[in-house]
Order: sequence, then C-alpha cells, then structure tokens
Amino acid sequence: MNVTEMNALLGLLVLCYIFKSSRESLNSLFSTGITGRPILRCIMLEKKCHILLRAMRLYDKSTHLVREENDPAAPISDIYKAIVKNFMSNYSIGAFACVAETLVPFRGRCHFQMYMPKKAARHGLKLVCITDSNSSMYDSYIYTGKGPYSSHPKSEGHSQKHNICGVTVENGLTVTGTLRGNKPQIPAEFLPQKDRPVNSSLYGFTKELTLVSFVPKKKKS
Ligand SMILES: *[C@@H]1O[C@H](CO)[C@@H](O)[C@H](O)[C@H]1NC(C)=O
Ligand SMILES: *[C@@H]1O[C@H](CO)[C@@H](O)[C@H](O)[C@H]1NC(C)=O
Ligand SMILES: CC(=O)N[C@H]1CO[C@H](CO)[C@@H](O)[C@@H]1O
Repeated sequence: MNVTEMNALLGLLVLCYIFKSSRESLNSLFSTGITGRPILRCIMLEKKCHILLRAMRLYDKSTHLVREENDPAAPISDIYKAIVKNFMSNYSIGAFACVAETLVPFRGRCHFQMYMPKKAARHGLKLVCITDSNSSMYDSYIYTGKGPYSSHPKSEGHSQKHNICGVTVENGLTVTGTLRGNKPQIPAEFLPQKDRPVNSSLYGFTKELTLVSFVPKKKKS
C-alpha cells in the first residue's frame, strides 16, 4: 500500500460517512445496481477496498503490550489523538460549547466497549467530547472506564470564556446540562405530573441556578 492508496481509502471512508452508509456492506455500496454509489467504484475496486480494510492495522504490535498497560485504547489511540489534534488546530470553537458523549456503534472483542441501553446502537465505544453549539466535535477522548487515558492532551489553554453544558460552574463559566430525574434535590413540582400541560415549561431560580422542567408528553417531564 502506498500513500496515494491510503489517502484514497480514507477519502472513501469519509464519503461513506457523508452518505450515512457507514453500516452498509461494501457489496451494496459498490454495487452497479441502485444501491451502489458510482463514485466509490471510481476510487478503487471493491475487492481492493475489502482487502485494505481487513488488513489495516493502526498500531505497532511490537510496542502494543507496553502501551496497553497505560491505555486500554492503545490500538486506536494514536490515530484518534492525531485526528483530535487536527480538529483542535483547524477549528475555532465558539463561545458556546457543550460536553457531550456519543456512542460509536461497535461490537467486538474490546473490554472498554460500553452498553448504553438508551442509545440506538446500545453497544459501542463511548466518546466524551467538547462540541461546538452546532455539534461539531472539538476535543474528545475515548472513554475506557477510568476517565481520560493518561496521555490525553489537556484541553489546551482556552483563554476565552466558554459556556459549557454539563460540567461544574467554575472560573466564571456558565453551564447548561441535563439532570437525571431521580436526583433528590429536584422539587416535586418539577417531576412528571398528570395535570401538567404538554409543551409547558416550569422554571425555578436561585441566585446562581435556573432549573427548567419541560413536558414533552402527558405524564412526562
Ligand atoms: C458552527 O458554528 C461555528 C460558530 O460557533 C461556525 O464558525 C461554524 O461555521 C459552524 N459550522 C457549521 C457546520 O455550521
Ligand atoms: C407540542 O409541540 C410540538 C412541536 O412544536 C407540536 O407538534 C405539538 O402539536 C404540540 N402539542 C401540543 C399538545 O400542543
Ligand atoms: C487547513 C488547515 O489549517 N490544516 C491544518 C490542520 O492542523 C494541522 C496540525 O494539526 C496542520 O498541519 C494543518 O495544516
């Protein structure tokens, strides 16, 4: 494999993502029938793509065991960190940021694979990220059960003040986030009730906090 082929393969994968076809079989993507995307056949042969994807390894097996000790995600973390570094150096995050988590569908032999019953995929790798207000990923790490792996670069000096969703209020940051309904601190009025009108919101204030409870459906909040 040479660099051109490698870039072609990465480009092909990006296209599959844009087509929202990352879960579709190569066979269907490369088909000359209605499911096929002609542009993929212009990039490389299906057989070649299949071989490259099967053979591709993102890590050096000889140093694998040493790295695995400190970082359970070692086999993918070098490339992952390189990609995130590019996000951070190529994109300026706005004043409204969000701490979010996302589940990348995956089922395989991987001990930091998560089970999240409320996500569509349920099984996968959990990524913790800082996203822009429009959901563009900025910083991120692979959640392996013990917080960021030791070599995760610290979020590099944002001098700007950000409004972050989901973390504690410190250093003049304002924070927006969701609360689990079972928190004992939530006043009873804010919990689901059958007489609260659908699409209504109830607000509660303290000096520093605002709590809003929205009713998306009857008997829910
Ligand atoms: C996302 O928002 C930022 C500003 O916060 C803007 O610069 C960027 O173009 C937006 N991206 C998209 C894809 O809308
Ligand atoms: C609640 O809001 C949604 C979205 O705006 C709307 O489709 C729905 O009809 C509303 N329901 C009621 C009961 O007002
Ligand atoms: C388009 C652009 O600015 N690309 C830069 C993204 O960041 C990397 C460094 O991580 C630079 O090498 C690229 O030039």
